[in-house]
Parts: sequence; C-alpha cells; structure tokens
Amino acid sequence: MLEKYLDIKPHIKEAIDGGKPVVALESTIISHGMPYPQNVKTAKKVEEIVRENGAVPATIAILDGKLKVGISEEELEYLGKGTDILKTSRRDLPYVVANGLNGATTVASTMIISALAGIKVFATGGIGGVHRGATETFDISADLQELAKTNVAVVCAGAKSILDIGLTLEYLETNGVPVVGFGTDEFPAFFTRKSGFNVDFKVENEKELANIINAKWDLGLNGGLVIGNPIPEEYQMDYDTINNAIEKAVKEADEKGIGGKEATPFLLDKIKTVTKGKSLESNIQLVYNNAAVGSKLAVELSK
Ligand code: PSU
Ligand code: MN
Repeated sequence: MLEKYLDIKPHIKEAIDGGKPVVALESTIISHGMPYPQNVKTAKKVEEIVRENGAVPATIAILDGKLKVGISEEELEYLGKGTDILKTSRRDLPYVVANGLNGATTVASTMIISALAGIKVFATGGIGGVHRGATETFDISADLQELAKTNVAVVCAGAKSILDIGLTLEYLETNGVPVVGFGTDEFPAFFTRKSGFNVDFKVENEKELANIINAKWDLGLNGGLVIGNPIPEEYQMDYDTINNAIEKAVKEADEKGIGGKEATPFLLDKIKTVTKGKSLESNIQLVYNNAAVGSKLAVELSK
C-alpha cells in the first residue's frame, strides 16, 4: 500500500533496514526558505556534512505526487528553481499527492514522511511556531502539532523572533514536547544564540541526547523532541540589527495583509533584504551546524 506513495532511494532503504544512521532533511528551506542558487549549494553541502559525520542524508520532497526520500541532483536543482513547487504541510499533503504535484516539505510533512520511512532524526534550520499576534490571527504552525504526535527528533537552531518564542515554548509544553538545549540553558533564537527564554533541559553531547530520546520512545511517549542547537558564535548576528530587521519585516507583512502559509517565506525574504544578505549567510551556517549534530545523534541512536 505505502509503496504506491513512498519512493525511498535504495541505498537509504538499505541503511534504514540495517539500522544504520540516517538523517532526514527538509525541502521547504530549499524552495521557499532561500534564494537560488544558494539554496541548491547549501542543500548539497548539508548532505556532504551528514556523510562526513557518519550518517546517510535523506532529503525529502514530493515530486509528481510521490513522497521522495532521497532525491537526485536534477531533482534538487528543480526544487531550487521550479516555480510550481507548493509549500506542503500536513493539510496540503493529500492534495499534492492525489494530483501528482510537486511539493516542498515543511518540518511537519518532513516528519510525517520520515516516520513513514522509519527515519528518527531530522535536521533543519528553524521550526515554525506560534506567530506574533497569534491571539488575533490564530497563526500557529502545524509543525507544533506534528511535534506533539510524530516520533522524530528535530535538530534546529531554535525559533526566529518572527515568532512569539515564549508562546511557542508554552504550546510545546502543553503538548508534551521536550525542548532540549544542546550545550545551552537558553533556547536559541535562530540568528542569535540568545532568546531570553530557557530550555527545559540541557545536554552536553549527542550521547546524553540519545538517552533521553530512547527513554521517551521506550516509554511509549509518542511525539517528537525539539533540540535547540545554537548558531556558532562566529556566525551569529548582532542582536539589535536582526531584531530591527524582524520588526520591519513583521510590520510590512501586517500592512500588506500577508498571512497563512505565505507568512514565513515573506518574512525570511524581507529580513534578508533588510540585512543586505547577512541573514542568509547566518542561516546557511546554522543549518550546517545542525546537520553535524543531527548526524552524530543518529550515529548514537543506531548503537
Ligand atoms: N524557518 C526558517 N526557514 C524555513 C522555515 C522555517 O528559517 O524555510 C519553513 C520550515 O519548513 C517550517 C515552515 O516547517 O517554514 C513553517 O511554515 P508555517 O509557519 O507556514 O507552518
Ligand atoms: Mn502559519
């Protein structure tokens, strides 16, 4: 049944079946999170970093309605350039599949497809969350509900302050999602190491992290975990510069009435323009950093 929908590259299937470390990677970051050609270059380098750290990379996307686990270079190029690639979260998935369309997967849908394929670790940039002003707009990313129920550990650089970080953490707590700081007491804010909010638990290494994840799933506590891995010191942005850029972007989105699934891509692009591209460089570096930690975590989990 699943074979009708799911297309796992043979070498990835073999690794999964053999209990080898595999790391899932998302594609919304490629198609809607970064401009071409940096997006394609970054995605390739991320796969390389995963390999260097002893795991098998599995970039996930939907092509011609097939749930792809692992993509070719041409397919990656297409995801980076194509104009018909739908940002596909949980609610969009049935439509994209049923109609044979192309979709870039968000954190939520990448988790769904990872779980279907049997992949436990997923590395990305940042998760979606509760948007600022959500008390009015109800804009809460489906990523958070997915984390509540799907068994995949997500390594990220925290949540951007285009979101309401405090409310995002409250929402995760309500849904029983552990938020773990990788070498930090503070939940990172994507472009910066600090956010002003604490994580629930701090770990010092991948081994400690693997122990928590194993305990969670051994106990039947379904759902994911958020691992907040701060951007390396040398690549973080100046706190005031980035927050001013975010304020501007959020204000412009408000004025233009941009909401729903367009909100995150719009804000990312604006922030890049306001920071004259500096935010993009930080974004790229933090993804590399998450890919390395995710890979070492996958190696620990496979032991
Ligand atoms: N944050 C980023 N870059 C991204 C995203 C988030 O820095 O590309 C993407 C992820 O795929 C995430 C999605 O799952 O945006 C969240 O979108 P929404 O808020 O519409 O659920
Ligand atoms: Mn939303």
